[in-house]
Amino acid sequence: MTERRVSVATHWGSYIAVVESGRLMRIEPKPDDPTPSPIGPGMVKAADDSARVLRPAVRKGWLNGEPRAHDTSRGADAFVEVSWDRAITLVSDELRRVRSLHGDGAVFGGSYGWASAGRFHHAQGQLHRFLALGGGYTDARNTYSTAALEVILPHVIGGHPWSYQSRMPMWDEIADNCELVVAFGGLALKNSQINPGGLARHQTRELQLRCREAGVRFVSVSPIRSDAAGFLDAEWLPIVPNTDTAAMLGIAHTMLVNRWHDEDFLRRCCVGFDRFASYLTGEVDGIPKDAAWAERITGIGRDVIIDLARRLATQRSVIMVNYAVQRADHGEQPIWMSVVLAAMAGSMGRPGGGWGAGYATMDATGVAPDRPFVATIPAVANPVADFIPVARIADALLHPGEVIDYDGRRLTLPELRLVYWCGGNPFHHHQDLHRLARAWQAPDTVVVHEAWWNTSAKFADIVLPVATSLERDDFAAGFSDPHIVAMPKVREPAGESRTDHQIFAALASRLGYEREFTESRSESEWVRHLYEQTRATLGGDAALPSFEEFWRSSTVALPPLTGPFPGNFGDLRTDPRRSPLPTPSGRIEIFSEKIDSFGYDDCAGHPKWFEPEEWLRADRSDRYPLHLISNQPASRLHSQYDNGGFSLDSKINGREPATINPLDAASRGIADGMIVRVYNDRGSCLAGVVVSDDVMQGVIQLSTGAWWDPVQPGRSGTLDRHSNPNVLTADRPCSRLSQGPSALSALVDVERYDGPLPDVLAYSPPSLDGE
Ligand SMILES: Nc1nc2c(c(=O)[nH]1)N[C@H]1C(S)=C(S)[C@@H](COP(=O)(O)OP(=O)(O)OC[C@H]3O[C@@H](n4cnc5c(=O)[nH]c(N)nc54)[C@H](O)[C@@H]3O)O[C@H]1N2
Ligand SMILES: Nc1nc2c(c(=O)[nH]1)N[C@H]1C(S)=C(S)[C@@H](COP(=O)(O)OP(=O)(O)OC[C@H]3O[C@@H](n4cnc5c(=O)[nH]c(N)nc54)[C@H](O)[C@@H]3O)O[C@H]1N2
Ligand SMILES: [Mo]
Repeated sequence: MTERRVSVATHWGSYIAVVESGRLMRIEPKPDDPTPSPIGPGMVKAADDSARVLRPAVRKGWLNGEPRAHDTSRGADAFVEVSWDRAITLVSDELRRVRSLHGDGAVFGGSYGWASAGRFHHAQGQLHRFLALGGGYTDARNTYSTAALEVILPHVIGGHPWSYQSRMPMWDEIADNCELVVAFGGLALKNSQINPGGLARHQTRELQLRCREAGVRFVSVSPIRSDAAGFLDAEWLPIVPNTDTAAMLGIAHTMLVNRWHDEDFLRRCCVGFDRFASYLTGEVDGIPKDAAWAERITGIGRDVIIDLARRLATQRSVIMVNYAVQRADHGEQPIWMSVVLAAMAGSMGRPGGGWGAGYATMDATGVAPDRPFVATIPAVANPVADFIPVARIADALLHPGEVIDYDGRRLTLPELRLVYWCGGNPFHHHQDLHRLARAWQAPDTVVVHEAWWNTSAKFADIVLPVATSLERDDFAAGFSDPHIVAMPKVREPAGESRTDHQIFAALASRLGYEREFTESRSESEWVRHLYEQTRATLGGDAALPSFEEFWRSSTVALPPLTGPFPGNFGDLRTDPRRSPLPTPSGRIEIFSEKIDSFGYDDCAGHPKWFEPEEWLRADRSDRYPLHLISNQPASRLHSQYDNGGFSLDSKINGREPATINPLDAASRGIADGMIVRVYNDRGSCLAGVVVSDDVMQGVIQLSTGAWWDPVQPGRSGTLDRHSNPNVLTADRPCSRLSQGPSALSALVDVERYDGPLPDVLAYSPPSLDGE
């Protein structure tokens, strides 16, 4: 038997696939990865499961139906399998029809989603190139991950939304210089399994351990204890969810009244501290934001807050915020306030101190500041200028023509007639899925490229089967990871599936622009071309080996980038005139004249405490007394490989685990391992209970990513037999500034589920007929 060992790269790490006679047998961790993710080996189980989309399929009602808009059977209908030729005709004709009748902006190609690693087969890159060459499309701006951060930070510290990643202290500097880390949202190692675009080896765990061994003390401010690894010996400060801004204000107030704050840095390197200070002291509204005030909101004792203020100001400290704290109502505030607090604390711009975001949310964040250029599928400028903020998709479908605010602009929501999704799973990632399901009935046509019959495929009109990342040649280069990893095809595509590129090339050919789309290169020529382009840009032979050698050795190191990076806080501290920040004032904007000028009632000129619509002290908590934390899953990447071995093994009776505090369980007669129903006004789902004091009282934790399995797909509010928390979350923008998603601001209750347990049908294909 011939055994082949093939290099594999994924967002959760690099592996070796073992293939025998063309069959994928196993996926093994690479020996030099100190912390391999168990998600990889579980991919084998999903490779040929019954959920694979094997042939192009068209929804029955769409094939027969006129008119197609406002057809209410999306998500409930059967499908008809068609030939590739027929599918390409249907999609290209429909694109042509919609463009000529409704204009190019009626095509929505925002298509948010993580898809798979690989520089060439980048699903969104392929789609955007295809749609831009065909006349353009309405795009989506910002990400579900960090929309609030991406919009607020350029006002506060300036620069590209992601530039903070190279301006904040790296873990090794923290180990060498820092005494105290205060992490709002914790430092969950489960999340550092992931790095967007891939990574050669995981490093966060080792680096955290190094910090601990060097004597750095950790404080984890989070509703969940396990957000900090046990070896950190972190002090756990359970906090009422969504109240981080109030906690930071309480700390800031304490610093101010005790004159522990860094007056020199605030005067020289920041603007607007005085105006913020008069809010802090209560001079403007009669409410001093002191430690006692913060205790009432956050549940963190005033003595703890005062002690934290003293330690932050007297020790070399770094204030860290994760992303979950800003995927919330008024999510801009904790980000802005964390920068202000760091500016007050005295370590900003000093080695290993100051401020940073996203540590341990991705493996390379805080590991390396950046990596050099690596070529990717070339982008084509989009002739359509219109866009929507990424999380406003249901609004756009439900209320075309409505005008919304966004970062000082007024945007008219476009009328979208054709929705094209490639590389994302909106029926996983969007909030309030019942609302999304209603919105999804509005367009004429929904086209989806998917490898599996997940919920987004089932809610589409035309489903085109795609090859997975194991079924094509490519190479990976992850965010900040200074390596390139080869991704040769491990096996042939399942059924009739094709790569996204092949599909778009066939469509472009039918639409008359194949040559422009493919540049007359085959897929393998593209992969080699992108590698050669990278090699030439980085300095040829001196920088990278030949393509053949790279393909043989599977991993090559890129020259590391060490800076100096523009806009760093050390230079600012040294001389703010010579090294201004790229903000309007050249300094850190504690008060932003620009944001103030927008006149928003939900985002003012300086950071402020705004009560969330849903939180534990809201009126609604009488009916729904638990705060839902729908965080990232430890067992997969979002919804990807929910049908993989590792995710399936983590389920309780086929449902996603939901963790609650023993006191909340006892008062409801719930015991460990039971199946429960989690519910609110928006919907309900089942889950398998884990009872643990890892989670503070008043909180229920249910990770995202279980494929939505509505009992009656056409009925709003219908029970989810499986466990998708987005049937419970609210589709409410963070604020008028960012319009970001606020998934982590939702109240629910939970009860025992004593009815007969329905089968989970999430992984079963819909009813499929032949033509
Ligand atoms: N309640 C709640 N909701 C959340 C969050 C939360 O914290 N709470 N987090 C949000 C965040 S941070 C994010 S980033 C989003 C993630 O949302 P998504 O990025 O949409 O989630 P994924 O499951 O990664 O979806 C990727 C899809 O692409 C498909 N795919 C993979 N490779 C390819 C390919 O090569 N081609 C094509 N055509 N398809 C491919 C996969 O099968 C999968 O269906 O979810 C958001 N939603
Ligand atoms: N294994 C795995 N890792 C992932 C992903 C995945 O799907 N799976 N997704 C990746 C992606 S796309 C992203 S954007 C990042 C996201 O990174 P994060 O947003 O940081 O991750 P989450 O797991 O959503 O949240 C981390 C913790 O924040 C805490 N938290 C929630 N709300 C609050 C709050 O109001 N206050 C405080 N103090 N804490 C709160 C919760 O206890 C939660 O466990 O993760 C990445 N890493
Ligand atoms: Mo994300």
